[in-house]
Amino acid sequence: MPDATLETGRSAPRAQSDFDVIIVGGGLAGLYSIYRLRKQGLKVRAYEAGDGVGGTWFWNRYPGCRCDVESMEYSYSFDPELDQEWKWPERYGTQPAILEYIDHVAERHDLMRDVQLNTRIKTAVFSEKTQLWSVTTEHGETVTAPACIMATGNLSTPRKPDFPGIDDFKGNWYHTGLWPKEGVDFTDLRVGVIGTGSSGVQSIPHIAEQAKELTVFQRTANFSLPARNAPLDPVKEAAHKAEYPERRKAAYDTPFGIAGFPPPTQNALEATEEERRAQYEAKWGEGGSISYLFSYKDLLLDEAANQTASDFVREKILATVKDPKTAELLCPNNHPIGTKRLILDSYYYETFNKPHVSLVDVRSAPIQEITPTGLKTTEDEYELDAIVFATGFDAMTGAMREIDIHVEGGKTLEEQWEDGPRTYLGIMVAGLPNLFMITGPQSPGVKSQMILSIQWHTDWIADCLEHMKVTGKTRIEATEQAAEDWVNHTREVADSTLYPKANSWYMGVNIPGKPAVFMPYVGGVHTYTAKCNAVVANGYEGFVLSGETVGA
Ligand code: N01
Repeated sequence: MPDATLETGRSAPRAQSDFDVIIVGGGLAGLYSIYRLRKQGLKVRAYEAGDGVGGTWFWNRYPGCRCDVESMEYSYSFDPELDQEWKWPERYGTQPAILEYIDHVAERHDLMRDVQLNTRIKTAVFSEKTQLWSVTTEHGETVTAPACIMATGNLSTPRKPDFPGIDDFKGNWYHTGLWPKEGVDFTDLRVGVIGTGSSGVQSIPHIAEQAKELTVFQRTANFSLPARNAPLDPVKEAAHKAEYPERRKAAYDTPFGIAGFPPPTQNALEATEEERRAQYEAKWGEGGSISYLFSYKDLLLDEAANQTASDFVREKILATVKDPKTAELLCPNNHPIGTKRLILDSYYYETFNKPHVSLVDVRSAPIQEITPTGLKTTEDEYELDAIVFATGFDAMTGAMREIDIHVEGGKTLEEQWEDGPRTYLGIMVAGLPNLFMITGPQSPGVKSQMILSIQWHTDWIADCLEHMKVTGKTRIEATEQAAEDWVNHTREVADSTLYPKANSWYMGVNIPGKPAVFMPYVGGVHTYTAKCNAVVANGYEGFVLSGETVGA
């Protein structure tokens, strides 16, 4: 392929380094990076803050934590033998089952020898003089490499509660995203759960099983569909395994990176009311969010179409929850279905029929403070022995913004992203040479089967590094123009959908002070991967490659 955009100018020859690539994070992305880069002979080291690998699946140990993508899809595809050998117990994997799988992959491929656990990265600084990234840990250790991969995750910075009084609370409090390894026993306790996103909705039925009293503090009602989880059907499992290679390949040609869901062909309002009802009913019975959103072509594009799908779920909630006031409060009313992450639950709405479970609306009466014995809203006071914050994450940019990333003498990444993230393809940031992101903002990551996107990005980065080696380049960076165009394109794509109509973590608005910018690329995995392939075919269009090999 021609290197149409390669710069002929030279940067300084590179100094010796500790590693070829430093990887920040030991989750699914960090682990696959080790595997992939090692295969091409690179010396790598991954740094992981936790005392084990697994990232999101390491930290989110709250009761009921389960993936909303089916087990047979939600796994790596690089080891076809493992695909055949591994036995997933249920349709949707629990957190322990997924962590067991990740630990197994790490062991099977001997990945742990390149992971340094218990090590949070504080700074990553690029020197124009040495052409190296110097990465410093919280313990003060500094290592160098010409390239750095941020495998820092999208939902890895739990949003710490900022309510006044929390330090004086006499009971224990927990965040779903930082759940104690040893678990929590809520038996005989009066428990309060704040937050009704996926984490709240998944944990509430489980906490209700143990707690003496459970009070759920809801600011925004969310749409949730029944997961219809069950032990994995052996016939379906065998059929899936027989087609694994084809399905894995086909997944890249789908919007969400998951094969097996034929795209809809009709708009919602082209169907009669009866047909629509039958369609939604069938999908409701089937379980799964993609299936439901794939009922019609325009559910995420047209408000009137979306209304039909939203109304159907609201009717189900009203029919399930016996207390009319609670049922009404649980009905989402401020965003179209699917514009916030559509939740899959197991008996969430039914939980509110239990006599010891109650729902409090903290939109009309916000939480004011945590008291020593519970919490106070602007209207009432609640006595609690334990509080669970299911209050979400500083999503997509939080983990990277926490690290001081900059080129010597230049602006930090946090400063560069003051008005929202700016990336090229969600892979690189203009002005930060040789610093790659896996499923960064403005990529489809969180709107896809994450592991597929993780592998796609890692493979893309690995191929890019190989290309640089073969062509004698040492430095790659995205151009300002390419980033500008990509950010604009991402926004235009989002604006052509209903997504920006919700105050979601996709928009960053759950974090006070974070700019309201829609962050994921929602044009679909199939469109995105085609774009990335075209960029490569056009000689890494939008990137500048330069430099010379050491000693050249
Ligand atoms: O976080 P969230 P999450 N007072 O941000 C509320 C993935 N995930 O951890 O909507 C009162 O969705 C907040 O209210 P509001 C999945 O992608 C996947 O639940 O801001 N309430 C909201 O209800 C998911 O989308 C899985 O008005 C406050 C909640 O806290 C993403 O992670 C499982 C508040 C936060 O919901 C995040 O989910 C779990 C306040 N001051 C997570 N501040 C699966 O695979 C916040 N809230 C299934």
